[in-house]
Amino acid sequence: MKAFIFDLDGVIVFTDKFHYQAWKKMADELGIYFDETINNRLRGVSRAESLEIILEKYEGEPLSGEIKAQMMEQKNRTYRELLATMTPDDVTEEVRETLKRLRERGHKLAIGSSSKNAGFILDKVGLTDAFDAVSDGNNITRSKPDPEVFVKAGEFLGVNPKECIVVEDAYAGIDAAKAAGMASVGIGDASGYEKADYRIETFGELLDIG
Ligand code: G16
Ligand code: MG
Repeated sequence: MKAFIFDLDGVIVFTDKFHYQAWKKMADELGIYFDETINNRLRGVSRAESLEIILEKYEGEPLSGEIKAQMMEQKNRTYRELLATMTPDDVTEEVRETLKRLRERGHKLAIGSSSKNAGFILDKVGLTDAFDAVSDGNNITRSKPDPEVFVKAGEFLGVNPKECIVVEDAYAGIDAAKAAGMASVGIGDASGYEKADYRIETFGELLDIG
C-alpha cells in the first residue's frame, strides 16, 4: 500500500469525552435528555447529523435552522475550549512511533476525518507535520459512510484508491473506505467489524500490515 489514511477521533486521538461534555452542556441547558449511549452514536458523524440524533429526544416546538446553527455554534465553542487543553501527551508514544516508522518505509500518510476541528487538534497535539495531507469536515459536503472524505484524501496525496488503506474506529468509516474502493483496517470500536479487511487491537499492529 502506498498510502495510509487515518480517521482522527478514535484512532489517533480520543476526543469523544470532549464531544460528550460539550453536547451534554448544550442538552442540559435546553432540558434535552442525553447520555453516553447516545454519545456513542455520534462517533464519526458530522456535527449537524449529531445534533439531529440528539434532538430525537427533544419534545418542544420545531426548531428553525437558525436556532440549530446557534446550538451547534455553542457546542463547538465549548468543545474547542476543551480541545485547547490538549497537549502532545494526548497522543501515545505507540501512535507517534508507528506513524514515524510507516513514513520511513515510504508510505504517504493522510488524515480523513469528519471533523472541522481536525487542523486545530493536530496542532494542539503536535502532529501537524506527521501527515502529508489532511482531508476533513472543511472540504467535504457528505459524511461517512459516503466515501468523499477518503476519496479527497487520496487525491490530495496523489495516490490511487486501490493503493490506499483506511484506518477507522467507526463502522460508517469502514463502509466509506469500501465505497471509495480502498482497503480498510478496523481498530477500537470497529475492531470486531467483519467488513473491515484487517482488524487490529493496537495501533502498532499497522506495521505488520503496510
Ligand atoms: C469526529 C467525531 C464525531 C464528530 C465529527 C465532527 O469524526 O468522531 O463525533 O461529530 O468528528 O466533529 P466537529 O464538530 O469537530 O466538526 P472523526 O471522523 O475524526 O472520527
Ligand atoms: Mg472516528
